[in-house]
Amino acid sequence: MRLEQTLFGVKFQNPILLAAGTCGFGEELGGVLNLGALGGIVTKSVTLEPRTGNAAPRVVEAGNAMLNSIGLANPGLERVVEEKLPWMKEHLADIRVFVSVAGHTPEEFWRIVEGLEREEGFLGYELNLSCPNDARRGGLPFALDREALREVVVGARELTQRPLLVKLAPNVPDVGPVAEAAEEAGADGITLLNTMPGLIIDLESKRAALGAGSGGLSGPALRAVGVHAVHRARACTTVPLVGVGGVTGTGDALQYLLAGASLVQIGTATFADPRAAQRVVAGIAKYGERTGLESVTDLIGAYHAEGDAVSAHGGRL
Ligand code: RRO
Repeated sequence: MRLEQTLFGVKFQNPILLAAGTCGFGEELGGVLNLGALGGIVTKSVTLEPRTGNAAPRVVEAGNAMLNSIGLANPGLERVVEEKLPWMKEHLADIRVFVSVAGHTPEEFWRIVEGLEREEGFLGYELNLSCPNDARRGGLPFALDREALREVVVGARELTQRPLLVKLAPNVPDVGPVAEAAEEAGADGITLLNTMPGLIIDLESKRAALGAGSGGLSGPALRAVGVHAVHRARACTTVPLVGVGGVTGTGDALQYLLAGASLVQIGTATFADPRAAQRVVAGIAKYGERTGLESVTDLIGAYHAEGDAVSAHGGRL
């Protein structure tokens, strides 16, 4: 089965990417897995200024999931341009790199895009409008407020011809219309989903298990939520979708493809098994051989949704 596909005008050698916040800027994981065997990576979210991040502990296990409040720890725009992009240009030329962008205001997003636009070493942007651990100035997170989302995306669209992904949040009544708003505003693709807001309380101290209090839940417990979100977004939009949430094995990635995602990101699984993404690429190839498919694109959106009550009532399949 052919794993490659052309999206956003460029070739992806396979549909598996590492998710934002789980692979740094590539260099951090270069020694433990072969990044060149993947479809691509999404960097840690970049902010205008460097951020040291939140108080420890920043990550705790939560049953079949993980709760984090990293607090956007990153070197900031200037050092990303000076140190991270040159490394990515040299070492990740064969895979597709998206720089994740985050900010408190629309202007911060736009200034980061402006600051990166003339640089090399990456393909496009993933606008992180859905970080559960970093409030938008003066309101709900961008991905929970369609007007705010629209403003950021329209402004970014005016600044770049590069592929522009928009990353949405799980905690909305229906992600379909939010995805639709992102497409209308100019997004080339939509990433579904970021982590789900959550809280774990330590019984001894009666304090939060995380240093920062609440955090974002990720891992296998989120997979069905992510697959459903991709299915809803597929019914409401036409741009390529990127599925993320709870992928640990081949079958999980296949579910995202069947629901309508063209690309699938692996995040939390990498912490337990740094080679999880490579394993899933190999597993998809094996599945293709076994089932006699010609191309991975034959899988995308092949979910039989006819009997799905939500599709029947809410969607536009
Ligand atoms: O850095 C974080 O705390 C963080 C971010 Br930016 C995000 O988008 N999602 C998340 O779960 N954590």
